Amino acid sequence: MSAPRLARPDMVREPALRPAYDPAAHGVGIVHIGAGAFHRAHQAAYTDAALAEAGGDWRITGVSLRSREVAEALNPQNGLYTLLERGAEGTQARVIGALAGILAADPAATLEAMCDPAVKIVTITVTEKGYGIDRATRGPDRTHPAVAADLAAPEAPAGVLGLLVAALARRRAAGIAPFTVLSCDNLPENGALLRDGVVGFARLVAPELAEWIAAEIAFPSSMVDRITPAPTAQTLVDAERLTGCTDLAAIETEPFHQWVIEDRFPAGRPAWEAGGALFVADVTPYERMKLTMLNGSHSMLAYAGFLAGHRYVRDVMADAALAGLVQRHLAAAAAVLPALEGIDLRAYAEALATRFANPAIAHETYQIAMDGTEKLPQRLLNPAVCAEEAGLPLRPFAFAVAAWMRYCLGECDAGETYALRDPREAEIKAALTDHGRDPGAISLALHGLPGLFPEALKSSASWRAEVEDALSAMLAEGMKGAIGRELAR
Ligand code: CS2
Repeated sequence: MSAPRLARPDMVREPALRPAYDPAAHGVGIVHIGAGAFHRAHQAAYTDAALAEAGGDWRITGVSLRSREVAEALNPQNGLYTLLERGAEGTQARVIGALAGILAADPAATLEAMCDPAVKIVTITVTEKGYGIDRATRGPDRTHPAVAADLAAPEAPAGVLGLLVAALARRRAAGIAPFTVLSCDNLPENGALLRDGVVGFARLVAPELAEWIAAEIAFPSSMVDRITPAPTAQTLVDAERLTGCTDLAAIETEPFHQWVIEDRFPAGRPAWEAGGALFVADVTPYERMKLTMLNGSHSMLAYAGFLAGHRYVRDVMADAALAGLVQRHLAAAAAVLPALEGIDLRAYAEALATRFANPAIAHETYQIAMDGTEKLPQRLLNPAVCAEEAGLPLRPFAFAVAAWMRYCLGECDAGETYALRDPREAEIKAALTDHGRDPGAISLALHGLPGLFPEALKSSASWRAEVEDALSAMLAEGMKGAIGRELAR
């Protein structure tokens, strides 16, 4: 690439693509943990819109807990990067100025940043597995490496729970008002879950602090949505073409975006509504809708699609039989949801199918397939429990779970092997040794993974029969064969 490296807004060829404010004129008010592509396509873009419309000291210090990659790309660019929005009608670019810089793999500097009195909010996207919260007890998961390390050395934390507790403790001791903690991951009631995790961690290291955190700190929940694949070489080529600058931190995403947030920010917040955020008193129904419909069908199509040889979600949607199963899943997911005022679930399902089919977005099924044990409960298992309770068909959920089980074998129908990329990968492998390709034994072994399947499903004969039946078809006929025959059953 020959164009100069992006480092100042005025280097962007088209003025309309530059931030509509002077980034340097705004101080930092947010620390964001997990500054990957999703954060940069979502919360940072909303903050950019808020800065443009309402100003304020709301720029973001991004934190990468482990990798240096994002820092190396963004810091030489003074935090500036190109956001490409790819839709069926073409690609739009916009340069985002909301990020002030990135701290990489530097827990001490992260803690210091979190203690800055100017910081009013800590936002987080570390994926489901990043928190180290045990979903069953809702307390810290002592087997999580970062949690274990931070419990052993709470004064020098490096994980999410440890950093939050240490920062809140230091601020309290120094008489600095606390920050609001905003989880932006795809977890049910993410704010309440994180609050329980943080309070539980504090109980173990500083009991007197736990009650104060429980009483004083706001942990609003939020529902986030924007399909954001990993950037590719083409992302950088297109960013350069559209901005006239070399941009090693460019990312791409879809035009659609949604953010529904509980409005509890005692220390203030940016005017995120400028970017289209919706503030509500209770985010739970929105979260459930999105996790059950979008993420549930995403997981189903990722396992089935990956094993049927489809690299991208858009290829899945071009496969008529599998697209039919996506429609079936969306309808089954909608059927277990309570009505949500102002939302037409059929229209939502239609919009999702169109988003999945976006020909300009290359979203890998393998990317969505990762971390299944972290995703299944809220996406497929809890909705299946609701279906069982309501006497609704279990098959769509059972098919999706069977596809995950088939995926857990780590081998395609043609014999090619792949890594599961799941935090419980070793445990899954151990559970499946000796079970060969016997659907009953595989299903039994995976249903037995501690803490994963709800009792209501484990003890349901009809659920287990449906899962086994779907898995049998996948093993006997291959994934393509099973998909082709599923709707005609
Ligand atoms: C996907 C999500 O990777 C996954 O598991 O289902 O990242 C999905 O793309 C986002 O939640 C969309 O908002």
